Amino acid sequence: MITVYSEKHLLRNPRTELYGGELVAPHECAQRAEFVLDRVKATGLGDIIAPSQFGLEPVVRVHDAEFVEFLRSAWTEWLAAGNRGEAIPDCWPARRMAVRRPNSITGKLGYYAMAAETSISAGSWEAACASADVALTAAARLATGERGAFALCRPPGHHAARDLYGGYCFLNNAAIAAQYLRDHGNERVAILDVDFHHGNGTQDIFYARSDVLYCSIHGDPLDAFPYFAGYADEIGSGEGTGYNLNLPLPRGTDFRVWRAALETALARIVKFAPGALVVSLGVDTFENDPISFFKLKTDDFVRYGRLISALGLPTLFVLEGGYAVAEIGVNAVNVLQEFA
Ligand code: B3N
Ligand code: ZN
Repeated sequence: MITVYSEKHLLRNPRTELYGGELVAPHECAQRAEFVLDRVKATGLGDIIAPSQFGLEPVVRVHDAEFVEFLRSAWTEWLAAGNRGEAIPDCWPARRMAVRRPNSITGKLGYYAMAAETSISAGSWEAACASADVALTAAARLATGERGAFALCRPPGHHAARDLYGGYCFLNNAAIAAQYLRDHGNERVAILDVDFHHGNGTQDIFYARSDVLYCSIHGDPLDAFPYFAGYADEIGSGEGTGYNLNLPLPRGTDFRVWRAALETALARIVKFAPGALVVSLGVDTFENDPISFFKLKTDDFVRYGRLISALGLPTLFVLEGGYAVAEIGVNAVNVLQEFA
């Protein structure tokens, strides 16, 4: 199975993450991708290739063009405004306020950010573009007939909505890839999101569409980020009604319970009969993940990889979260084993 990797992820190297009223060292750090890459090499999963450059055209198929321009220029504008730290929003369009895009960079950060933990720093935009190219390059391999491909994306993407960033995400790699697969021969594409967190961005992008099914298994948003999306009654809108499946699960969920939810999601995907499957592969469901509350064990990742493989669909795996850095490589590659 091919892995697509870009060392440009190293350009995303923020010093800060807002957590618990402090600026702490970011959980979403460069070591994560390097540990996954090391494991891909150690297990002989398959060839590792660099991404091709696709430009912004496939990106603006799912993202708002002005949002993309904001991401491109945010760091320069932040510095030009005389700021010395990393770019963090401090004011939002809350209930009953005007949801209009201000001119000032501080106002724009509040307009486009869904949360405040994701500091924008030098190189973040370049790394986000490279991450999208990683996903697109892997998607292109599926489009030319390969059964499986692994996009070793960093930064991750599934919280990035049409015009929102946050949750460590800027561009939605999985959504960009799913749209690419739609545009290259597949009438229907399914997205299975197995990250611990609900992929509010992916849901947002495809919410009113019946040609892209979104299924997510995640920590109950009553208790887990992103808090304001991921509830079971979010089922899609208009033509997309019935094409969004949220399976929130409680604190302490182990593999027995998680697997039952996976089987529900897989049954929905089989009924949908997609031409291709995109898996948002976050391994923060791991029992020792520092920011999550599920209890999956290392061997469970092999087990669920087998169940996904049994669908027999062309499958693109897109790396999302996972913060138990020492184990992220083993857990992620365990899911891919059955495809190798
Ligand atoms: O949820 C958190 C968070 C929770 C617990 C933490 N501890 C105990 C150190 C730290 C942080 N922060 C909000 C931002 C979470 C972004 C999640 C990104 C992700 O993996 N998405 O799939
Ligand atoms: Zn996550």
